[in-house]
Formats: sequence, C-alpha cells, structure tokens
Amino acid sequence: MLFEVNKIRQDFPILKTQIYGKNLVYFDNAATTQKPQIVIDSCVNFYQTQNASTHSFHFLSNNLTNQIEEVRLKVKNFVNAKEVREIIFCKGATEGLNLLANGLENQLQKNDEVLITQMEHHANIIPWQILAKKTGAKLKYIKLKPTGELDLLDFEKKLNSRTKILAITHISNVLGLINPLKQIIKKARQNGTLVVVDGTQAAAHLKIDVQNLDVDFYVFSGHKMYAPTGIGVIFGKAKLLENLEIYQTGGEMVDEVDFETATFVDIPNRFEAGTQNFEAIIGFGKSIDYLQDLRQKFNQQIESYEQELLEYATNQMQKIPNLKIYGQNSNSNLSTKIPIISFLIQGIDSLDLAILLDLEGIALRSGSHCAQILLKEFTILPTCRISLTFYNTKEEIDRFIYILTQSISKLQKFS
Ligand code: ALA
Repeated sequence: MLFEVNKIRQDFPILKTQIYGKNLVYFDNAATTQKPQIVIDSCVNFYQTQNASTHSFHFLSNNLTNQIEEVRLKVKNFVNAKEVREIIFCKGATEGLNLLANGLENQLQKNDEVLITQMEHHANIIPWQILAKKTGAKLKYIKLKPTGELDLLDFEKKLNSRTKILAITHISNVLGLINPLKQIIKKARQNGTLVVVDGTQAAAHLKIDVQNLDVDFYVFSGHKMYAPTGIGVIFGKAKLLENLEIYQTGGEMVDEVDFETATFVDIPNRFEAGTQNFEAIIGFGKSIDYLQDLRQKFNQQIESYEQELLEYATNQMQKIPNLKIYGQNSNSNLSTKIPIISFLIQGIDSLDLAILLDLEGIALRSGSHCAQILLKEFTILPTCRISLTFYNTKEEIDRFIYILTQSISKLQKFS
C-alpha cells in the first residue's frame, strides 16, 4: 500500500484548524503529538459508556479491569518485553524516571557513581541529582562532541567499577540524534551497570525492542506517540522491578494492612498506587493500534517519509544565511537522526522569531527545551526547534521557510 500523507492527515482533526486565520502548521511534535480521531473517540466513548473504577467487581468495573490488562499486553508486545508484568503504567516519562531514581536508592552507596549525559532533558537529570545527594553518590556527565553526538570515548573513560547506574536518552529532544544504545548498553552490562533509558522521543519514531537492546529499564510517555496526556510506561526486567523500592503507596498496591505495617501486591500493580488514568490508558491502547496499523500497512515507508522531511527541511534551512543547526552527525548522515531540527539565527532572539511564526499559524518550540545543560554546553542562547512527524508535509516546510525568511528580515530591521 502506498503512503499518502493527505489521507493520513484526515485522521487528525486538529490539522484542519486555523490559527489567527492561517492554516495550522504543527511543528511541535517533540513536545506533544496530535491525536488521531480513533484516540479522541475512545476518550469520549469511555465517559459515555465505560466509566468505572477497576477492582469493584461489578460489570463496568470488571470490563475496565480487563481492558486495562489488554492494553498492558499491547504495550508488552509494542516494546517486545518478555512478560506482561514488566509493564507499569505511570503518568508519563517524568514520573517514570522519578519512580526509578527513587526505587534504585538501595543500589547506591557513598562514592558510587551515576552516569548520565549532557544531552538529557531535565526529567532525566534532576531525579539523579537528588538521588546522588541522598546517597552520597557522584553524578557524572558523558560529554558531547562538537557535532552534538555522544562522545563514546568519554563514556568509556567514565564507566568504571563504581558506576552503578547509567541513565541515558534514546534520542535527544533538542538535537534529534539517536544514540547507539546497543553498543552503549553492551559496555554497561559488561561493567555490571544498570541501564535506564529515557525513550520519550523514540517511541513514536523507532521500533522499540527491549529484549534486543537488553535494557534494564525503558521509560516513555503516551502523549508523544499520539495518545492522551497523563499516561506513560515503565518497562523493567521483572527481577529488577521486584527489588525496586516502592515509590507511592495507597490503594490498589496493598495486600494486607495492619495498624503498624502493610504488605504489598506483586509487580506491576505494586507500582500503581491509587486510581489510574483509565481513559488515557484505553486511549493509549488505541494509539498503539493506530501506530502498529500504519507500520504494518506502510512498512518502511513511514520511516523513509520522516527521513525525507528531515532532509528536505535541513537542506532548505541550510540555505538561510547565519542559520546554525545544532545536532549534525559528523558524516552529515541524517539516518541516525529523527526529524527534530534546533536552530539559531545569529543576532535574532529565538522567542521573537517564534512569536512572528506563531502569528502565521506555525507552531514550534523556542527556549531551552527543558535541557539547560545541553544548551550551556553549546550556546547560552535559547534556540528554536521544529519537530516533525509523518503527518507533516513538504508544503508545510515550504511555508515555514518562507515565513521564517520574512520574519528574519523583519527582525533584522529592528536590530
Ligand atoms: N517536552 C519536552 C520537549 O518539548 C521535553 O522536548
């Protein structure tokens, strides 16, 4: 079957929206993706016909419990986990990473080391900073090369017998560069280091296979892969999850409660205290169905199309004077990058630029992208970032380039 972007766009009603009377050009997919009708319908349908809470043993409740477990199975297959109980639902990647940093406290002693990279976003930095402070462990950062790629020599230099945890992003949310995870995890494993991967930017673009990666923990958010907000996943190897310290306590995760003590149920529910975000979990299941269906129908075409968009936008942007793109591979090969392009125009404030683009209906992100360490490494100035996905088009890129060029001229007149 041939991939036709205009047909796919029909699935996303918001893409027909006008902003200030202009057609929306949504280039902020790394922040959150838009939702297909099938996901929107499932949220509405949930409240119209299915709303209940799990584990109450009436019809609606039983039905919901079954559906939640069906989604858990879908997620297990989506990431190719070995067992369903290795899938924990959480609010999103941020909560997932906080849960892991909290739960791994028992793995650290004074002077142990936690290794992260300079390209992490804040959710994969601050939980480890706090953990290091609590335990007396040291937090170390793997450096980046001037291209933005991870410096693998620095990684090898910093990996040592005290390195107990490596927490690393699969893909940088600012640079779009895909880290060579398999190679990195292999080295960490030989060193006896636990590996936590933040897959936030990867789940919508790459096929995730946690067994093939041999990763210990893998975390991602639903809303960046066409699902509703408020739902995310922690994959963890069963043995490791069983030894993780509990994070939140309350209903649904307890077994027996006494006046002084309590015992807890097994994984995964042990890490799912309180009432879950049911409609989001069900919507998440639909987004997985949607993505799997696309991947099945169009096979490699989706990846190739996203790559085509990346190359097309990069080539056009490189023609604009004084425009610098952050995150280019050393061999200029874009195949290890997803369609995220962060850029700066010399002498132009990124926020001013983003405002002018917004007035023309072009939605992109400007600022530090929740990754201040990365920005400090390359530039102290906030950048603009476009992040594309399979429903974006070359025509949208043309319009973006046209408005960008016009906006630059306008701003240059004022500077
Ligand atoms: N949500 C953040 C982003 O936009 C991290 O990349």
